[in-house]
Amino acid sequence: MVNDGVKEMIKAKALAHGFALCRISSPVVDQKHVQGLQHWVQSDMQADMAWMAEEVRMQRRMQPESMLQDVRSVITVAMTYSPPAYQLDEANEATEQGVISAYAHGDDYHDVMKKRLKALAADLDVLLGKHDQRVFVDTAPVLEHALAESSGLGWQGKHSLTIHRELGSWFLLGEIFTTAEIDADEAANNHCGTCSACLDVCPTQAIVAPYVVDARLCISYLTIEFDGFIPHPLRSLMGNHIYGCDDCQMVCPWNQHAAKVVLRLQDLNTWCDPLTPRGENHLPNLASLLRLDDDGFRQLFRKSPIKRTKRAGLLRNVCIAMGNSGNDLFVDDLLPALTDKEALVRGHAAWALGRLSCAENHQCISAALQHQLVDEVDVNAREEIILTIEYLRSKYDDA
Ligand code: B12
Ligand code: SF4
Ligand code: SF4
Repeated sequence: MVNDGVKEMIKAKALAHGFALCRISSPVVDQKHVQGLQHWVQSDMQADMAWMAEEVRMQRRMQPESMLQDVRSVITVAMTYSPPAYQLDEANEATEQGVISAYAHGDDYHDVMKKRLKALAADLDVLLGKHDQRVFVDTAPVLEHALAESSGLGWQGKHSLTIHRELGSWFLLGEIFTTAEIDADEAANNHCGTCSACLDVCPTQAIVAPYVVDARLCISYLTIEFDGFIPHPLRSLMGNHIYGCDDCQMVCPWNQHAAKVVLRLQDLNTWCDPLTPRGENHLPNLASLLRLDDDGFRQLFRKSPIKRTKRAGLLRNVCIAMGNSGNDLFVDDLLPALTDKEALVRGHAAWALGRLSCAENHQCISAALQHQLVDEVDVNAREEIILTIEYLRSKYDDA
């Protein structure tokens, strides 16, 4: 068993490598999490994220010891990122702009975190002697919240994210599994109390019960992970979110004070640089994004997590945000998008045009839709165009 002095040295090394928090647990998740995961998957809340429901991966999540032979301890770390530099009301009212979730304002954290974890693991080889170890960030079948909670790093809030008393939830998680036996830290207590602010604010009511997020409804899933045509009833609830969503975190009382603490920490340490927000992702202009071609998209988001949606996914989200803006000046931007090379963009542009139609522009929109319908070969885009034409017909009597 590793003694307390060495344990403190591990934590000091973690801080030196750019992690704000570091705690240790045994490789076990408790029954509450096992049952929570099973219920979630049985209810199909993983949506199209099939890897979340695969039996082998389910077993691995429930039994962390299956991830590394003879694993004895899990070192969980947190890497902070800058909280949104705007209030929720301000973001909602910025209808000409899109909102990108704060973790995605800088470089892709997966790359940054992995490098730092590997550097920390190399230090552990020296500190603890040679042991088997594996590093994990996000994509592995690991129940990161459950391990974070049992290590005392933070508790799982009702929005399902891990919260620390001082840093709130503005951080990302990573782990080192090791065969070294390190004394576990004390588990965290839950401090949500009677609060329900996150459940109340969620635009799509995706937090279907405390601690349970139905991904099928979550804007983060819809805008980042889902690559298809977004269900109609959800589009109008998505506001101007174009990549991820922070609403449930922005209202959390534990994040009000945390924003200042995180920013102060980052001022003190230059190691936060790679995740530092880039100006262009701060409430970007929707019209400029809709004009991006493949090269422009690649260049702008080369190092950013936003590349995950590909151009088609991001522009689909931009069309929805425009449709929700109530700003009919966007009609001029959306009309050319009806002939975009991506069916996903063409279809959502048609929907957005319907939403922005008014007495002055409906004839022009109807004519453009009719014209596009002649050439449209994609079955989903066709359906969107037909639906919008019918909508305009019923609303304005358009021929
Ligand atoms: C799949 C996934 C998603 C999905 C599904 C979200 C979800 N809640 O499951 C989608 C795409 C929607 C998503 C969105 C986001 N994600 Co995500 N996501 C993950 C991922 C890969 C797996 C999560 C998982 O296992 N889900 C399965 C379900 C069953 O787990 P669960 O929701 O935690 O449910 C548990 C509770 O219900 C618990 N439980 C049951 N009963 C009870 C009772 C009590 C009292 C308690 C406390 C718990 C409890 O049991 C369940 C199992 O543990 C993790 C990384 C990882 N490997 O863990 C990142 C992760 C959770 N995501 C992260 C982030 C940042 C986000 C977003 C904030 C991104 C954004 N800004 O848009 C949003 C937040 C949305 C939200 N409110 O959850 C971070 C969270 C960091 C933090 N501070 O907590 C993680 C840890 C990635 C990382 N490595 O940092 N995500
Ligand atoms: S991320 Fe947004 S949509 Fe998802 S649960 Fe939180 S508030 Fe709801
Ligand atoms: S908003 Fe309230 S209920 Fe939701 S996670 Fe924060 S403290 Fe818990």
